[in-house]
Amino acid sequence: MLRRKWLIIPILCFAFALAGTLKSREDYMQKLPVYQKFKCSICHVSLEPNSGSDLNNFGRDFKGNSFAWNEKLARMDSDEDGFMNGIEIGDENGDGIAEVTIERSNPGDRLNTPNSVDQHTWSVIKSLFKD
Ligand SMILES: [Ca+2]
Ligand SMILES: [Ca+2]
Repeated sequence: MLRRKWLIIPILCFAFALAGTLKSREDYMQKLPVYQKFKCSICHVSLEPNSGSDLNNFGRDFKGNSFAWNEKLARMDSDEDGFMNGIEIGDENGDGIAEVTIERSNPGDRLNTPNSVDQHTWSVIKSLFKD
């Protein structure tokens, strides 16, 4: 019985730590004016990150900006795709008021730009040219 108690304590600590981490991520996302489409991948390389160690360039810039969304971060082009973070997120001047309801593109992915065609649209286009 005593062994079980010692096993339960680390499990509870891990669960509370995980819950705290997930809450932190949600708190960080809520500082962005829009995060509906790309969610975690705005700042992380993996789609389901389990730590802050896999930040992409935007995630590093966001962290370096004290997790604040503002004009400075909006004017940067973190992923170096030629589009400012503010254009990609949908808040060009970084005042926190989005001009869109969903991100135009991912500011942390240089292969994803406002000119990108999403997978669904691309599959529809390809299906039009099938025999
Ligand atoms: Ca960019
Ligand atoms: Ca991008």
